[in-house]
Amino acid sequence: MRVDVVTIFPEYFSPLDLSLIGKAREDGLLTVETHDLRTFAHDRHRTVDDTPYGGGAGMVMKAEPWAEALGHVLTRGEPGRRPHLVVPGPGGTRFSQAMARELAAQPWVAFACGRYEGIDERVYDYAKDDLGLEVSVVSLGDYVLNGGEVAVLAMVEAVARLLPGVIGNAESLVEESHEDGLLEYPLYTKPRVWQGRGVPDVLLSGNHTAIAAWRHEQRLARTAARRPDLLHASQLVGSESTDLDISLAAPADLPELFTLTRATWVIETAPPESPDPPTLAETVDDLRASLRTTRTLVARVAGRLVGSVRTEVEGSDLRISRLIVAPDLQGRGLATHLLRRAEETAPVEGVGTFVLVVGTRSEETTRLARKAGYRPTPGHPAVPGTVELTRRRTGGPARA
Ligand code: JD8
Repeated sequence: MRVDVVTIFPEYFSPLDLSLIGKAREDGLLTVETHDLRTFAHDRHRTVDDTPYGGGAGMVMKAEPWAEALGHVLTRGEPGRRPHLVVPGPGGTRFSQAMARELAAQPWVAFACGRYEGIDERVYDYAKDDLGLEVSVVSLGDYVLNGGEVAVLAMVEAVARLLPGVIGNAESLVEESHEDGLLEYPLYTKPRVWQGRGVPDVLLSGNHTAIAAWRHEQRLARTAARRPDLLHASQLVGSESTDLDISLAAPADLPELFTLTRATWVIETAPPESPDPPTLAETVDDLRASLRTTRTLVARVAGRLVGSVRTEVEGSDLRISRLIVAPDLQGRGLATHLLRRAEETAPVEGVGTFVLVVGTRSEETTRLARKAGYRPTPGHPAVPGTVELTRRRTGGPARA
């Protein structure tokens, strides 16, 4: 992966020479190049800022040095390629583990670090329209920094550690537990008693079932205490949850299901020239007709429709499609839960294979399907713009 960073403070990025990231760079897994924005300012004082039109406090970064810097960055990667441009800003989309994963899948990411009050708005338009870059304004969190540098350091670290080979396999498996929406359990190491404080007995018991149960309890308790915002959603995961109601879709569900289907599509990252998916041409009447020919499940939390999935039996296959989750609730195991419930709609006999149909751009769904034991089906999909993944009915992974 290639990373370029444009900044007026290249020294800010010296930590990227250290530790795992430094090693990854030495190993050729990652290339990081910083570019001093002032190199592209040609007056005597190498000025990169000026007063804001319309007045107001502070200074604004000038467009010309930015345009030249971005032009220079474009000459640094493989010919014909273009970087995804990430611009940190307090008004951006919140950075998340899901975004780190998306960026880690890019061959080339460029970061533009603003300072002062920010960058002349026309630079964003120029990068999109004239340079053809995909531009994302991303915020590290809801607090105010002085510039984009610290945010870029954090993002580069979060992304780089996901690159194959940067962290050993065992560790990356541990990470998956961290991605299930609960906080981590507490850790202890030797000595067994320190400063009069012992280690919980269960951890010394050798009883691995009891240890796993205790750790799960700790994770729930900790999440409830520190991040209750996460707990409401992650509780959705348990089938014993009283909050989550999964039922067969009825005509009364149609308007909400229609809206959710579209909302889910819109947030999926689509390359600009790609054709619209069939779901966008679909009408409420089409959706109504599908209720008669398929089994559609809808998931509701406190009355709100938050997810859906469609199944139909075709020969010895159960075809599972249209697995969607409300954008604000994604990444919390709800889709996996819906997938399991969809599998359970299969008749007791006659179905030997689950076939999951996923939009080619639905990388998240493909990822969770793999975790649920699905593998890509060789050959052409029945529906263009989709990929099919299959799993034999027996021999799937144990339920968590
Ligand atoms: C980029 C300039 C400072 C922003 C006036 C002083 C990210 N989570 C985050 N908080 N703040 C930033 C951030 C702040 C930045 C710049 C990122 C460029 N500033 C300005 C506008 C209001 N202050 C950030 N990512």
